[in-house]
Amino acid sequence: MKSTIRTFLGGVAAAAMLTAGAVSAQADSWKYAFEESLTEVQGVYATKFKEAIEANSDHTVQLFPYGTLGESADIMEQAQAGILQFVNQSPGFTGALIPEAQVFFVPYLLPTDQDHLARFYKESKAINEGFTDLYAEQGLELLSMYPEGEVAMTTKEPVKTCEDLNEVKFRVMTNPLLVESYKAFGATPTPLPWGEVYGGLQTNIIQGQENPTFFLYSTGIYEVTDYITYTGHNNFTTALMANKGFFDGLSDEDQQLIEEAASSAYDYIVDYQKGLADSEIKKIMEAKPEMTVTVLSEEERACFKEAAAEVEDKFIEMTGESGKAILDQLKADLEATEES
Ligand code: 6CS
Repeated sequence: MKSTIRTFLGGVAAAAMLTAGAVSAQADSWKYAFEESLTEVQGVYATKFKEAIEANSDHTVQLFPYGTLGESADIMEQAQAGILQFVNQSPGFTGALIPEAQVFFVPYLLPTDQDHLARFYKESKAINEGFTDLYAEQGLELLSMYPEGEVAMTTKEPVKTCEDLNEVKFRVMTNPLLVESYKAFGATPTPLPWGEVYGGLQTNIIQGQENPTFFLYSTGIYEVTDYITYTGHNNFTTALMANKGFFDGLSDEDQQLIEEAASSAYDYIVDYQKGLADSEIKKIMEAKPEMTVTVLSEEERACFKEAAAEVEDKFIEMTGESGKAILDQLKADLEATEES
């Protein structure tokens, strides 16, 4: 009798262990939302991430492009609440939640050289270590930051100097430092979610905005502005995050699977963007030959560069010691990755 009970209990324990094993090895379906369409940079990155997860595990990833679950702020809320497992949101929006993430909006901090940027995002201590706890405090596991290209201003009137931005209602993403930046450039900054930008330009509620070249073409923004100006003041940074509770609850194997998928998507997206700005500006010129494209000279950039110092001071004022530590580390990382 005793041995029967023992056998029975042993069987129950084994079944429980098997069930536990089956849970950690079970095929899960993960939801991943981002701020662009499937064929834009964030969508191409997300597709590569999904492919890597699905090729190396039984898990599946369901992708939700821009608009399917709302605006950028909406998908962040859903990720923090655990409705989504993954969210791609740019510091342009995350900066409202994590003030230190606004560091990416100190003008002329990031280089425009794509190879340098590719090394920087991958190796940066500020990104891979410094931001970890700051994102974790908001319930997020920061998996990767990657570049989307140099931003250009698109306006209805020519921009050669800061004075040309006087009285221009210039749309910016919703973070306070970007507002300060465009104030320092001489414009009237107008923070808006992406969905209001095309219509805002069409109806003249705003008269300018900034974004990387590929996005100016893919979203048709070139149709509602007449001047594209490269001031060299920034590169668009974006980030992939996971819900922290979800990520922490995964097996080591699944965490590694995710980190490797993010890393392979990173390598792919950096390579994918080589020559992208050139090909997309050509498409804009074909679609709208009367578009004026200007790359400002060093002299013409002077007032924007002067404004940068003011914005950097504002950043430190807003974020204190922790912001200063991130900024200093980021500058050191940029220097360390200057030469390969
Ligand atoms: O300006 C924006 O709001 C958008 N720009 C890009 C390049 N991606 C997504 C974001 O919503």
